[in-house]
Amino acid sequence: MSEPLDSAAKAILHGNDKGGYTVPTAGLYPYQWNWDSMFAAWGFSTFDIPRAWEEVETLFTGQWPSGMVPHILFHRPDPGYFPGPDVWGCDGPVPSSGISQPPVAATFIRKIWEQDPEAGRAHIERLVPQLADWHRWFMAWRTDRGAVFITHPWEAGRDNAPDWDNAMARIDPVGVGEYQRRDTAHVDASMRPTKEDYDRYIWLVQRGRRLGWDDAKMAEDPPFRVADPGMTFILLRANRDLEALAAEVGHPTDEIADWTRVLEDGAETLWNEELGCYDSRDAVHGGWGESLSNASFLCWYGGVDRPEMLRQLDRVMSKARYGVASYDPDGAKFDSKRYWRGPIWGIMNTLIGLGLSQCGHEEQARRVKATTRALIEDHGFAEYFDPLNGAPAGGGRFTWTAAIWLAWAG
Ligand code: 9YW
Repeated sequence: MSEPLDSAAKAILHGNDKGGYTVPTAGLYPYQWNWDSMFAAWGFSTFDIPRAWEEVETLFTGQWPSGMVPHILFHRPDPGYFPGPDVWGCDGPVPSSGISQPPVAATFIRKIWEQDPEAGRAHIERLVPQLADWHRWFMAWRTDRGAVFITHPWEAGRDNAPDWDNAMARIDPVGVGEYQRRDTAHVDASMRPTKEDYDRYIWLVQRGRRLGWDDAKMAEDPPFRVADPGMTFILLRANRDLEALAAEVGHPTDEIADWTRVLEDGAETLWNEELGCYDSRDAVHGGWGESLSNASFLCWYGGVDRPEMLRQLDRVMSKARYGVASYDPDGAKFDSKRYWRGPIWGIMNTLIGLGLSQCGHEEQARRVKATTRALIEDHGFAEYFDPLNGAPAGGGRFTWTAAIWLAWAG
């Protein structure tokens, strides 16, 4: 605990609070992002539980009739971000993107509820059926052999991770047309995805729009489908938490318990024997992503323990000063500055640390937490950080970094 840093973190949450929802950071990301918002809620819950519930409830106002909860809700137009609502062309209850994001919600809802079960009861009674609808949507439209796949790199929340390189290279973004990026007006282009990446991101959005974001139509002849250890372990963990919440409010648990079993089996389809780690897998053409990433280390968070992964963790942590690099520092594609191709993300350290602790790996859990605390003490509340020297990168005054300081690292 550190008084000045606690106050600074709270000031960041307040500064990014738009009234009912929190933006990740002013300028670069001016809307409500799905998993950012759930970290924000957890951060708020350390000093203002009603505000935490408000954040969660606002996210679920955007849920589609299919059960999908979008990755961005465009509550109020803002020209500072591309692609905005006009490009996505979705017609859910709130203007939104047409894809989802890592479903950390059930896990943080449970954590918020546990802090004051009485005050939270009405919220979980309302939210449990909504969470079940969302998880059911994942099981129906986003699983391959029980592992969760993404249909767009943005869906994983790890935009330019090396995991997607092989599948992305198969896309020919023909006809994508001219567009103007906004991200590189806010931060240095060397820290962001490349133009080749963005052409494909936008091409995939244009395809979804053409198909009216209809799940069945989009599943025909899919151009991009990669099963992701991050999404799989996060949904697995969220599902365990949803089952506990469902039992609490008398909601049926059988279906939820079945999903957990399917996902547990699915996670094992992501074990890459040759690389000796959980890896992403092309669900259309087969083949590995060949990427040991920070998402591989979410196995413990999903409740899956493997001695090989502990050895990998020790090696990866010995290469970086502050926690777990987003891509293997010994890997050929490691880039210490470029977003999800090397930098450290405080939220990923947090999920990894929570998982390690839950599986009884206390020494490693302490190390991940201590290095994350030192990172923020030394380098502030940036979006992400260079793993070699901790240099802050991307956006500043970042909501989720402030939130994990308050709820976990600080
Ligand atoms: C984008 C907001 C989002 C995060 C993602 C991260 C990045 C860029 O920023 O996405 O344009 O959506 O990769 O995980 O939710 O912080």
